[in-house]
Amino acid sequence: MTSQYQPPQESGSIEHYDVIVIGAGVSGMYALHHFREMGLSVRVYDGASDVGGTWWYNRYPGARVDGPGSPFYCYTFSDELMQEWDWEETQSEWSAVLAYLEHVADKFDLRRDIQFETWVQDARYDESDQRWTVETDTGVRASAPFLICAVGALSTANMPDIPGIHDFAGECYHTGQWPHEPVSFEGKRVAVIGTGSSGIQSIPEIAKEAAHVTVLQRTPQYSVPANNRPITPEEMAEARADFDVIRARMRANPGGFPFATHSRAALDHTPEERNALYEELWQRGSFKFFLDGYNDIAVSEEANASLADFIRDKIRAVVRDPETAEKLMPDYFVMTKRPILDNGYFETFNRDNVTLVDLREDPIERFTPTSVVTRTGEHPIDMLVLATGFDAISGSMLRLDPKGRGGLSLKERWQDRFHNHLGMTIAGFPNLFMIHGPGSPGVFYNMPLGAERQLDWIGDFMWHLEKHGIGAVEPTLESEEAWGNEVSGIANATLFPRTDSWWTGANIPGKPRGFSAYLGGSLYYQRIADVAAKGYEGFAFEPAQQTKEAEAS
Ligand code: NA7
Repeated sequence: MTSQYQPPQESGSIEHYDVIVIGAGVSGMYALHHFREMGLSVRVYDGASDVGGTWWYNRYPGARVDGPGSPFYCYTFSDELMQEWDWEETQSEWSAVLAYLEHVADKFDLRRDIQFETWVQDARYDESDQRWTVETDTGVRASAPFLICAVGALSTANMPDIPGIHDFAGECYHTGQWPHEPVSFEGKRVAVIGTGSSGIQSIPEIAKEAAHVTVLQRTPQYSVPANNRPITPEEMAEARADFDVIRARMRANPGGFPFATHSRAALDHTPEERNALYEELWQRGSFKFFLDGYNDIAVSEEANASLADFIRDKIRAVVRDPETAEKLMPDYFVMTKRPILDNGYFETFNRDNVTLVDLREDPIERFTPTSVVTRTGEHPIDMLVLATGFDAISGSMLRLDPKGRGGLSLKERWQDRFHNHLGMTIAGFPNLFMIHGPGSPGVFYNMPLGAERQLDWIGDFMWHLEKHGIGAVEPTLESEEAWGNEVSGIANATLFPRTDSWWTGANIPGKPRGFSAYLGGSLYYQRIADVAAKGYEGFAFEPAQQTKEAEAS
């Protein structure tokens, strides 16, 4: 295996590359491979000590792929990779995904161009040079005409601001920054704040070991059995047999998976027919519960209610204490927060060592060094687990806060709305490209495939710029406005924006509200292909510096 550490760089010097990539997760890794294949010099920076991004950080107990899952949550660019990698379970554990990504790093010799344990503190565009310069916390400075922000849609932890939380003297861990050393819950009283995917995955695992678990729940959730199971050799063989066909099906599917889509509507069926289908899908479990049902759940209140009622009944049937069951009843439109897959979450509330606190009626007032105090009393604890999620989608870009033309900061530019064009580019920030940023399908799409498709498009764009002697490109304000309206127009035709979620920015106080993702599915890739076919319509171009100088002389 290649070393995961790079040789030390000379402090204070400036290094020059064709492309700088920030982030060595799923997107940054493909960015490096792709641009290197194009013959460009590439440097990647990441604060972690190895590849994996989100999967490097999120190693809390129970962390698994909680989308449609393996074997199709993977890169598609290499047939050989597909042929040689065996996925073992349908909902791969974090360590299995990380093992895959480490294998990819080895196979394509990625680590030699990645500088780990190096945090990019500043990224600044120099208009006279048409280059970006990044400054890192290790003292390394680097410059390149292109800056790829593969900073992750779920990477910036949301740390709740609760009185006294910093005084808590016990162990405290955020699920998205889980320690690499083993964490023992044995004999401990553990409080978990948060019941999103991370809380719902980790709570059953923690409860198996801890003396007591206090679940501090703000919003009750719909969750569906993951029904994780081994992938059979036959299934693996089938997935590989004709990967060209599978890949084509993945690309044609709205979510990037090789599944058939359904055109049936819940309202065309009787309540009995609906419940029979829901029951069948429930028994099968997995994300297909959401995908193989009806196509009007996300757009019709009535259709949505039929599915919500079904899941609420399932929760009532599992949770023995009726009072606890009532506290666990979700009341938002199902699927309008990130759908959750669990491994025995509701069953966990039948254990003697688990207590549920409904923060809506019994809010947290403060922490003391040894307890969490809610309105109705004090809960002594030894450990606090923050499963409080992320400043999602736009948060990592805001944390980077690049400075564009005239030193304009992204925070200023994005004060009221996450202005962007095609979910990848921002006016005033020439030659900067975001992967899985706001305005792209991002978390609504198979993320490795989505990254490949965006980066392939960006690579083609770079060729185009080179061929036409263009040194700087950015979208026009008009195209940003139109794209923003297209993204919100699609979202507003659904129930999604009507629920507070990290998709709308509602989980972060003060964040501009707005549905961040492009919900049009594979239409997105058609849209960006059309833009390219029309000579990159909607962008403003500036000749390359050398061309400008030649013209002036
Ligand atoms: P999520 O889905 O954002 O869940 C965070 C949870 O934490 C959610 O239940 C929040 O309640 C709760 N939360 C956040 N802040 C607070 C405060 N201050 N007080 C009480 N409760 C709070 O993050 P996850 O990490 O679970 O999942 C993110 C994605 O990672 C997931 O979609 C997977 O793809 C992987 P709320 O619902 O906002 O009321």
